[in-house]
Amino acid sequence: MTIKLYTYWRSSAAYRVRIALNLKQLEHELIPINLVKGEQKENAYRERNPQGLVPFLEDGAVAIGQSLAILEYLEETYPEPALLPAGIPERAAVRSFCDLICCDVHPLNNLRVLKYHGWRLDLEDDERDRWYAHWIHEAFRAIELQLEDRDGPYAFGQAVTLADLCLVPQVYNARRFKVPLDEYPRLVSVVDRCNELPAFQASAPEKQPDFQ
Ligand SMILES: N[C@@H](CCC(=O)N[C@@H](CS)C(=O)NCC(=O)O)C(=O)O
Repeated sequence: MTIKLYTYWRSSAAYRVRIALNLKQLEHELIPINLVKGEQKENAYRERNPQGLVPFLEDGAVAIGQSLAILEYLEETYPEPALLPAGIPERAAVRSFCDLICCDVHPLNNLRVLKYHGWRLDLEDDERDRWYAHWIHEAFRAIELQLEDRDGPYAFGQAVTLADLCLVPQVYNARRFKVPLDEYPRLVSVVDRCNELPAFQASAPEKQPDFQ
Protein backbone atom coordinates (compact mmCIF):
# COMPACT_ATOMS: atom_id res chain seq x y z
CA MET A 1 0.00 0.00 0.00
CA THR A 2 1.34 3.43 -0.94
CA ILE A 3 2.41 5.71 1.89
CA LYS A 4 0.43 8.97 2.04
CA LEU A 5 2.03 12.18 3.21
CA TYR A 6 -0.16 15.17 4.04
CA THR A 7 2.09 18.07 3.24
CA TYR A 8 2.35 21.73 2.27
CA TRP A 9 5.05 22.90 -0.13
CA ARG A 10 6.43 25.53 2.24
CA SER A 11 6.18 23.52 5.45
CA SER A 12 9.69 22.84 6.70
CA ALA A 13 8.45 20.08 9.00
CA ALA A 14 6.89 18.31 5.99
CA TYR A 15 10.07 19.00 3.97
CA ARG A 16 12.06 16.89 6.50
CA VAL A 17 9.77 13.93 5.89
CA ARG A 18 9.75 14.38 2.09
CA ILE A 19 13.55 14.09 2.10
CA ALA A 20 13.40 10.85 4.13
CA LEU A 21 10.81 9.31 1.78
CA ASN A 22 12.90 10.23 -1.24
CA LEU A 23 16.23 9.06 0.25
CA LYS A 24 14.66 5.74 1.19
CA GLN A 25 13.02 5.58 -2.26
CA LEU A 26 9.65 4.76 -0.75
CA GLU A 27 6.70 4.95 -3.09
CA HIS A 28 4.39 7.63 -1.73
CA GLU A 29 1.53 9.95 -2.54
CA LEU A 30 1.67 13.62 -1.56
CA ILE A 31 -1.63 15.07 -0.39
CA PRO A 32 -1.38 18.86 -0.25
CA ILE A 33 -3.06 20.69 2.63
CA ASN A 34 -3.19 24.40 1.92
CA LEU A 35 -2.14 26.07 5.17
CA VAL A 36 -2.80 29.58 3.85
CA LYS A 37 -6.42 28.70 3.04
CA GLY A 38 -6.71 27.03 6.47
CA GLU A 39 -7.40 23.51 5.18
CA GLN A 40 -5.49 22.15 8.20
CA LYS A 41 -8.30 23.43 10.44
CA GLU A 42 -11.14 21.84 8.46
CA ASN A 43 -13.00 18.96 10.07
CA ALA A 44 -12.10 16.54 7.29
CA TYR A 45 -8.39 16.99 8.09
CA ARG A 46 -8.78 17.28 11.87
CA GLU A 47 -10.54 13.93 11.88
CA ARG A 48 -7.23 12.51 10.65
CA ASN A 49 -4.91 14.74 12.64
CA PRO A 50 -6.65 16.46 15.57
CA GLN A 51 -3.66 18.78 15.99
CA GLY A 52 -4.39 20.33 12.58
CA LEU A 53 -0.76 20.49 11.48
CA VAL A 54 1.32 19.02 8.68
CA PRO A 55 3.09 16.70 8.18
CA PHE A 56 0.89 13.69 8.75
CA LEU A 57 1.76 10.26 7.45
CA GLU A 58 -0.38 7.21 6.73
CA ASP A 59 1.21 3.86 6.01
CA GLY A 60 -1.50 1.22 5.88
CA ALA A 61 -3.07 1.16 9.34
CA VAL A 62 -0.34 3.40 10.79
CA ALA A 63 -1.18 7.10 11.08
CA ILE A 64 1.30 9.50 12.68
CA GLY A 65 1.78 13.23 13.13
CA GLN A 66 4.91 15.08 14.27
CA SER A 67 7.84 15.06 11.86
CA LEU A 68 10.43 13.62 14.27
CA ALA A 69 8.15 10.73 15.20
CA ILE A 70 7.51 10.12 11.51
CA LEU A 71 11.24 10.16 10.74
CA GLU A 72 11.91 7.65 13.52
CA TYR A 73 9.02 5.47 12.29
CA LEU A 74 10.39 5.46 8.74
CA GLU A 75 13.90 4.70 10.02
CA GLU A 76 12.71 1.73 12.06
CA THR A 77 10.34 0.39 9.42
CA TYR A 78 12.45 1.03 6.32
CA PRO A 79 16.04 1.00 7.59
CA GLU A 80 17.81 1.37 4.23
CA PRO A 81 19.63 3.61 3.71
CA ALA A 82 20.24 4.23 7.40
CA LEU A 83 19.73 7.84 8.45
CA LEU A 84 21.04 7.24 11.97
CA PRO A 85 24.59 6.06 12.70
CA ALA A 86 25.21 2.59 14.13
CA GLY A 87 26.60 3.52 17.58
CA ILE A 88 24.35 4.53 20.45
CA PRO A 89 26.34 7.70 21.39
CA GLU A 90 26.46 8.77 17.73
CA ARG A 91 22.71 8.21 17.35
CA ALA A 92 22.12 10.33 20.46
CA ALA A 93 24.30 13.09 19.00
CA VAL A 94 22.27 13.14 15.77
CA ARG A 95 19.00 13.23 17.72
CA SER A 96 20.34 16.07 19.85
CA PHE A 97 21.15 18.06 16.69
CA CYS A 98 17.63 17.38 15.36
CA ASP A 99 16.06 18.53 18.63
CA LEU A 100 18.06 21.75 18.55
CA ILE A 101 16.27 22.64 15.32
CA CYS A 102 12.90 20.96 15.73
CA CYS A 103 12.30 21.79 19.41
CA ASP A 104 14.26 24.99 19.99
CA VAL A 105 13.89 26.97 16.74
CA HIS A 106 11.02 25.78 14.59
CA PRO A 107 8.24 26.02 17.23
CA LEU A 108 9.21 29.61 18.01
CA ASN A 109 9.14 30.64 14.35
CA ASN A 110 6.29 28.64 12.84
CA LEU A 111 3.21 30.03 11.14
CA ARG A 112 1.02 29.95 14.24
CA VAL A 113 3.51 31.95 16.28
CA LEU A 114 4.09 34.52 13.53
CA LYS A 115 0.33 34.95 13.07
CA TYR A 116 -0.10 35.36 16.81
CA HIS A 117 2.48 38.16 16.74
CA GLY A 118 0.44 40.04 14.17
CA TRP A 119 -3.05 39.36 15.46
CA ARG A 120 -2.67 39.30 19.22
CA LEU A 121 0.50 41.22 19.94
CA ASP A 122 0.08 43.74 17.13
CA LEU A 123 3.76 43.58 16.22
CA GLU A 124 5.05 45.26 13.06
CA ASP A 125 6.61 43.07 10.37
CA ASP A 126 10.17 44.20 11.19
CA GLU A 127 9.70 43.30 14.87
CA ARG A 128 8.41 39.90 13.80
CA ASP A 129 11.40 39.45 11.47
CA ARG A 130 13.84 40.36 14.27
CA TRP A 131 12.20 37.70 16.44
CA TYR A 132 12.55 35.22 13.60
CA ALA A 133 16.23 36.00 12.99
CA HIS A 134 17.06 35.93 16.72
CA TRP A 135 16.08 32.27 17.13
CA ILE A 136 17.77 31.27 13.88
CA HIS A 137 21.06 32.90 14.97
CA GLU A 138 20.89 31.30 18.44
CA ALA A 139 20.71 27.87 16.85
CA PHE A 140 23.01 28.40 13.89
CA ARG A 141 25.85 29.73 16.09
CA ALA A 142 25.69 26.52 18.11
CA ILE A 143 25.51 24.38 14.98
CA GLU A 144 28.46 26.15 13.35
CA LEU A 145 30.57 25.32 16.43
CA GLN A 146 29.40 21.70 16.37
CA LEU A 147 30.43 21.39 12.73
CA GLU A 148 33.99 22.54 13.49
CA ASP A 149 35.53 19.08 13.56
CA ARG A 150 33.21 17.22 11.28
CA ASP A 151 34.91 14.78 8.98
CA GLY A 152 32.96 14.89 5.73
CA PRO A 153 30.51 16.86 3.68
CA TYR A 154 27.45 16.26 5.86
CA ALA A 155 26.53 17.32 9.38
CA PHE A 156 27.80 14.05 10.84
CA GLY A 157 30.51 13.16 8.37
CA GLN A 158 30.45 10.98 5.30
CA ALA A 159 26.81 9.85 5.42
CA VAL A 160 23.56 11.80 5.36
CA THR A 161 21.72 11.56 8.67
CA LEU A 162 18.47 12.88 10.13
CA ALA A 163 20.49 15.95 11.17
CA ASP A 164 20.83 16.99 7.52
CA LEU A 165 17.11 16.40 6.97
CA CYS A 166 16.36 18.90 9.73
CA LEU A 167 19.05 21.41 8.79
CA VAL A 168 18.25 21.88 5.09
CA PRO A 169 14.60 22.97 5.61
CA GLN A 170 15.62 25.26 8.46
CA VAL A 171 18.12 27.01 6.18
CA TYR A 172 15.44 27.26 3.51
CA ASN A 173 13.31 29.08 6.10
CA ALA A 174 16.19 31.35 7.13
CA ARG A 175 16.77 32.36 3.51
CA ARG A 176 13.07 32.94 3.00
CA PHE A 177 13.17 35.47 5.84
CA LYS A 178 16.46 36.92 4.51
CA VAL A 179 18.48 36.02 7.61
CA PRO A 180 22.17 36.57 6.69
CA LEU A 181 24.17 33.35 6.86
CA ASP A 182 27.73 34.73 6.33
CA GLU A 183 28.73 33.75 9.88
CA TYR A 184 27.99 30.09 9.16
CA PRO A 185 30.22 28.87 6.31
CA ARG A 186 30.38 25.26 7.54
CA LEU A 187 26.62 25.08 7.97
CA VAL A 188 26.02 26.53 4.49
CA SER A 189 28.54 24.09 2.99
CA VAL A 190 26.66 21.12 4.51
CA VAL A 191 23.40 22.41 3.06
CA ASP A 192 24.97 22.97 -0.36
CA ARG A 193 26.34 19.42 -0.42
CA CYS A 194 22.97 17.97 0.62
CA ASN A 195 21.23 19.97 -2.08
CA GLU A 196 23.42 18.30 -4.71
CA LEU A 197 21.64 15.00 -3.96
CA PRO A 198 18.56 14.16 -6.09
CA ALA A 199 16.47 13.19 -3.04
CA PHE A 200 16.98 16.63 -1.51
CA GLN A 201 16.30 18.34 -4.84
CA ALA A 202 13.03 16.41 -5.34
CA SER A 203 11.89 17.39 -1.84
CA ALA A 204 12.49 21.12 -2.25
CA PRO A 205 9.47 23.42 -1.89
CA GLU A 206 9.61 24.63 -5.50
CA LYS A 207 9.43 21.00 -6.75
CA GLN A 208 6.18 20.23 -4.94
CA PRO A 209 2.89 19.75 -6.81
CA ASP A 210 1.22 22.48 -4.73
CA PHE A 211 4.08 25.00 -5.15
CA GLN A 212 2.75 28.50 -5.83
N1 LIG B 1 6.29 19.78 15.81
C1 LIG B 1 5.56 19.63 14.59
C2 LIG B 1 5.37 20.99 13.97
C3 LIG B 1 4.43 20.95 12.80
C4 LIG B 1 4.11 22.34 12.31
O1 LIG B 1 4.28 23.36 13.01
N2 LIG B 1 3.62 22.39 11.09
C5 LIG B 1 3.28 23.66 10.51
C6 LIG B 1 3.90 23.82 9.14
S1 LIG B 1 5.65 23.78 9.22
C7 LIG B 1 1.76 23.72 10.35
O2 LIG B 1 1.14 22.75 10.01
N3 LIG B 1 1.20 24.91 10.59
C8 LIG B 1 -0.19 25.12 10.44
C9 LIG B 1 -0.70 26.19 11.36
O3 LIG B 1 0.11 26.78 12.08
O4 LIG B 1 -1.90 26.42 11.35
C10 LIG B 1 6.32 18.70 13.64
O5 LIG B 1 7.55 18.63 13.74
O6 LIG B 1 5.68 18.03 12.81
